[in-house]
Amino acid sequence: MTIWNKKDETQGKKELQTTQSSRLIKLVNHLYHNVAFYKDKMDILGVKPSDIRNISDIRKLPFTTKDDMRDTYPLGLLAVDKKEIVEIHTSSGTTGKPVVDAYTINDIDLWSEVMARTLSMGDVGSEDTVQNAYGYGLFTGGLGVHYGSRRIGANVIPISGGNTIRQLSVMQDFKTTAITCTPSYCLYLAEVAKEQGIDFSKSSLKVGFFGAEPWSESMRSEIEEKLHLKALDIYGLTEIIGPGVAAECLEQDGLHIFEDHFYPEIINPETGEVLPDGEKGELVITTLTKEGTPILRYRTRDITYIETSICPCGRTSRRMHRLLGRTDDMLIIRGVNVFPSQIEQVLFKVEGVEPHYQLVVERKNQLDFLEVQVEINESIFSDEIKKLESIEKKIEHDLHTSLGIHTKVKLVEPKSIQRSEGKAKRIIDKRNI
Ligand code: DLL
Repeated sequence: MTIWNKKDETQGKKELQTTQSSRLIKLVNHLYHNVAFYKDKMDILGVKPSDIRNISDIRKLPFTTKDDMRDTYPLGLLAVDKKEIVEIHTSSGTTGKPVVDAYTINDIDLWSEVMARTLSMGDVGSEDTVQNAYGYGLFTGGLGVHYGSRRIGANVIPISGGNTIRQLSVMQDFKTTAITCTPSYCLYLAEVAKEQGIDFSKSSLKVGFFGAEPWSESMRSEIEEKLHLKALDIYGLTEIIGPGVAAECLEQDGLHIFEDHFYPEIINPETGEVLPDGEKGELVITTLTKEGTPILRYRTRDITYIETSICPCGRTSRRMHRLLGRTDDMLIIRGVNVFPSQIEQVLFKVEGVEPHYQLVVERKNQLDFLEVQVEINESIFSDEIKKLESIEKKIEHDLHTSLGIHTKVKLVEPKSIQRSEGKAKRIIDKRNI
């Protein structure tokens, strides 16, 4: 098993904390004197750069929120002269103004480094061919994987998202060994491959890096079974750098956070209180070494916890559990908190049900109703109505046992739920609240 940067990825806790402390002190000094937004925030809290003497002082610093990023759009958080910027990425901005990440040449170097570490987690090296089906463009997925592949000297195929038939022929012609795309798109690839009579047990694929959207352990098993590869989870976000914040190694037991560059904290989302490792809450990240748009204590809205066990792979960085949900995609159905991933876990255990689903929430007479629309496969679809009804009832029962709420389950025809080339849209909330 290869560790890309043995020195930094296996360093002891003390050494790491010393590095984190000096990086934080330097960052805070720079931000206070160069970014008006952070000076104002720190002044309001009455914190001076000299109050930050080591990494544990991070708690004294202000949070940055998504709204802050939108209010400062486009370049209000820039911490260097504009001429130092060599590349810009933004989020899609579907729910408001997009968030911006502006990179200096050193930031691109850092991104290449953390993505090289990521790909090495799956033992990808210079012998490998990486089929990069994350979208190229403003989205960070495409270029992030691209820079990492270049750094390790792999052969990267910049195919981008979509064009599924072509993806499959490229995969066979160039003997792709590693695939990178969203987990939902990967399952769509598997579906089309089956229609084309492609047998993955004979393919050259050995590993896939899936992320950018929520997925579950059951979805991992489904992908691994269908594509005959090891499916690894990769995490990141535009505000921080894109992919390359954390990634799973072949142990598949939590994502190693590259915490020498991205310092993680878990907080109680209601109170902002910092929680100890092992406790579930909102992930907050500080970029310790970024130059273009560094961020202090960014509230990701992603929910997870820090694993407390040591990983046998040899890397010493702390690991986060795969994401459990987002504070903003948590559905509150009649007062009960429900995450799409919990529903997914239940659905995938039912025979005949396909990994394609959508959640529709409505409010009727002041009451919330959740309809779970899920596809069934061809063989079940041709069964008699009675059988279909009994499957619906079974899923409703299992969802009730697992979530404590009543739902309406609707089995829908094979291939009727829209497929996505990028992030899948799972929730349709019609409540207008
Ligand atoms: O999705 C960056 C990325 C690209 C990550 C390729 C992994 C692979 P954004 O578009 O800014 O950036 O979306 C970030 O997506 O806050 C999470 O809610 C979600 N997300 C990212 N990775 C995962 C994952 C990219 N592995 C937002 N599991 C984040 C679950 C994920 N959700």
